[in-house]
Amino acid sequence: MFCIQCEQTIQTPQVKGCAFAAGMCGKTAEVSDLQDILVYTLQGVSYWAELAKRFDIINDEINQWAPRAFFATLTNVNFDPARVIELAEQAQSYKAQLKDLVITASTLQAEALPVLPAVAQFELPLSAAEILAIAPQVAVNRGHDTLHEDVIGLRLLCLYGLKGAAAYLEHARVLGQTNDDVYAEYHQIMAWLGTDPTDLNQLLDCSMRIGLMNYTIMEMLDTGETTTFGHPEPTQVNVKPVQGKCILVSGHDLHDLEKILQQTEGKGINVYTNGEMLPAHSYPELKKYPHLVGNFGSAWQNQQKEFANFPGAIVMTSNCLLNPNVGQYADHLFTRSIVGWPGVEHIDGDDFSQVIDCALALEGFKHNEIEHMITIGFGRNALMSAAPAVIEEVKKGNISHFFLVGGCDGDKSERSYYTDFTDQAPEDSVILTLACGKYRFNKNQFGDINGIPRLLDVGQCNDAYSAIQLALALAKEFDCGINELPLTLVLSWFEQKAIVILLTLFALGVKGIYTGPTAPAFLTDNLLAIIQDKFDMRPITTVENDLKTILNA
Ligand code: FSO
Ligand code: SF4
Repeated sequence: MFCIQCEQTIQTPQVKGCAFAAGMCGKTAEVSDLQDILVYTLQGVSYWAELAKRFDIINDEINQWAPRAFFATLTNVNFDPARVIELAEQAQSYKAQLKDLVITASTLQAEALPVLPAVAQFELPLSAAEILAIAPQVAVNRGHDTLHEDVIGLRLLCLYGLKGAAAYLEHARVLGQTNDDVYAEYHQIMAWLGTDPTDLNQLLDCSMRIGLMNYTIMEMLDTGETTTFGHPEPTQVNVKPVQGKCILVSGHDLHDLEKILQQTEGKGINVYTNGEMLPAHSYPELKKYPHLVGNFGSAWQNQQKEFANFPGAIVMTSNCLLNPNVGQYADHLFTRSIVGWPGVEHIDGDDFSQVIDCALALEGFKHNEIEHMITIGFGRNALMSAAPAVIEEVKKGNISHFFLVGGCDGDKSERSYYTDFTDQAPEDSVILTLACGKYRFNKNQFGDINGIPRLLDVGQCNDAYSAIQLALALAKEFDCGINELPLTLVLSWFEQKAIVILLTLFALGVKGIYTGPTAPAFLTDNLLAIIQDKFDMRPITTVENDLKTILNA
């Protein structure tokens, strides 16, 4: 086993990366090895898909399936060896299908095929034991004993960034958004990474390509969400329980929440959002359901305690899933899509009757708690309509600075930095936030500046797209570049979605981003120095220090 893709990876003076019987997240060595084999097989699928395109062979089913399967290997998504093997077998079958088509087409057109790299020739063994035996050869850090560590680090930056982009591509697909050009680019990059590139400049360029591609994907996802559910609007959400039977929906997939709301109508079941599902309350086509009563809990790392206290059914639509056996709620937890945990009920298709039956059989909340309302819903449209008033306040000198404080949350105590930062940000500053990092401060009072709330919740991690649109609008109004705006991004990272958003921001030319709580372990000191030099990326230090630097700049 070797995995180093998330912020909680094992790091000791001797070892960097989860490399023992299990990772810090609970992923077993078996699942980790199977995921490496799945990734390698998917790189083979992409190789043949790219070659197929040269012969005008485009397979929509495979194009849409491949990023989805890659998503299954993201942190805190799928811990079930049987499901990972199934995906690898499906990948092998798609690869064989594409290969046959390409060979036939090349014979017919009398066009020779290029020399095939190992990744294109790889055949998945038949038995689970044989599959596991070849894992070391296809590990994500293959070649680490002979290659320079910077090469491995940049390969991993690209691979993990592409994985984040693949996750957003799958979220967009669920909402009917597909794009052949993006699939072609995804396959090109995935296939190229499968050929074990060693040129540092090419790898750096590739990471920027992934960032730009992800900008298009976030736009697709924004289109999918807003055309399906309308534009988010400022909305008050109760974060305290209401008496009655209940279902908790977590993860990022709004489509699943809608199906659950439709199927629970009139059944006396209250539906709650958790984690990254919170922004759902602000979409007109979701907030219209009166039984979408509120938000329960906080960010993913508190899940085992919070889910254990939830007296109803729980649905995990995407990341981040933790071991449900710790809090003993596995029997009323359900997984969806690419999420999996051995022994936990998985729901395929859009029939949630099992979840509903489970919720009805459980106790539900016995009492109403005193309401605590928070305001959310500052997506692209709401931000744009607030922009003239915001600009006015900036011109009058009533708003001095904008901060975007957000990203992925996690367990480390250093993450209190983000709470303290928002606490100590000047009274005349506006704080935008997004992703699960917001739970560190989104129940605090920030007040307003002449009617403009000081805390603006933009939405999920992918809604970074909305924040970028606001920054572009402000830059246009003040006739300057984004980097000249009184705007500072203070981001926290945990997993691969955050990595790709950072790549997107770099690729768009955003500089001076503060990141923490620690640097990704797969980046060497040398690579970090390159990134810091190229993009002026700054590791967080102390709130006092960083605020002083930012405000005196
Ligand atoms: Fe958080 Fe998990 Fe959205 Fe991430 S729930 S950590 S950035 O998966 O995806 O913000
Ligand atoms: Fe370790 Fe993170 Fe990989 Fe889990 S996802 S095995 S914690 S690096």
